[in-house]
Amino acid sequence: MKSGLVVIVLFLFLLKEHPLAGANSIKDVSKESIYESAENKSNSYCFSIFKPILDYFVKNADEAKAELRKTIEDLQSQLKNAKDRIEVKDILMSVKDENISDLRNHIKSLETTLSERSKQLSECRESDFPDTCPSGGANEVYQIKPRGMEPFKVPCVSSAAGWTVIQRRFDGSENFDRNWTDYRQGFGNIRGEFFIGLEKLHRMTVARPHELYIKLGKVDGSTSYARYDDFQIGSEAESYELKKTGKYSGEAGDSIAMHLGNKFSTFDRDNDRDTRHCAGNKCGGWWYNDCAQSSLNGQYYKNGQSDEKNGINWASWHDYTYTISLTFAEMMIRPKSL
Ligand SMILES: [Ca+2]
Repeated sequence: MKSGLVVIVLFLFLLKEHPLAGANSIKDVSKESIYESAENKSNSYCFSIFKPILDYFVKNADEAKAELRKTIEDLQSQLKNAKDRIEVKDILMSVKDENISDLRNHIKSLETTLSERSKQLSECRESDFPDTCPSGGANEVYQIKPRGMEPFKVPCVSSAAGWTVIQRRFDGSENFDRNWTDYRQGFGNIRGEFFIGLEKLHRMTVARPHELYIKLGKVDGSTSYARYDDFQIGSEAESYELKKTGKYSGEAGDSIAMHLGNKFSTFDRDNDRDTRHCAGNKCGGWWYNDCAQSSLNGQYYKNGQSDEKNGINWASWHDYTYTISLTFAEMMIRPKSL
């Protein structure tokens, strides 16, 4: 027992004197410093006894440091790998977004192309229709497709070189005292009395220069005509203004010159230049000025007399006598190139 106590006391004494005893951590102690300290005590007999124990502690400290270094290296390696993977993922996401955007643009482009091709196909199918009344054929109703318009049916005077009838009066069966919407869209029976509609007139005469031919008839059976070589109607935004008539020729006299540059008026749309409402009182729609020398949409009088002076007039042909009402009127147009 005594010898055991002595060994323990010596051991504690050596620990107190050893460099490890004052170190805060393994990091503070180097192997060299331990042996340097030991050499200083080389003369100590006790040191030689406990050297193996010191070697054991030093060896364990080295191994712990090596293990820590390895752990740090492993963690650094894992961190680098994780960063690399995040970077690759970001690149892939970026590429994916670009691809989706490209695909969407491609789909849009394909849809536009498809729409254009469908339209072209539709127009090819409709190309069987002439773009104006044919020349040299029978006088009857044809389906035509003027440039930039949907096909529609019109009466054609084809025996006289492709005139399209746009207005016709001959028996009073149709009411021409109509509102703005009716005049814009057209009304009546294309095989009887009718008006083609201002919107069609505008689009046809703007797409190509047109001539205008007007046939007139009185109750006594006499006929006449007036012809204009450049007829054009403005848009609805311009109130379907009579924009052009061109040069007059014919036998009935020029009763439309004073209407040139005037807007169209109906009983519900007073666009004339007079304090009165020229299109009122059953006069029908027309390009009234203050008010009219011609009025081919006026009230129809089968006896050719209009005491109210609101009948069908072409004043230059009946001596500006407005009590005379024509019993026949037909307006026709055709492209100037024909
Ligand atoms: Ca007025």
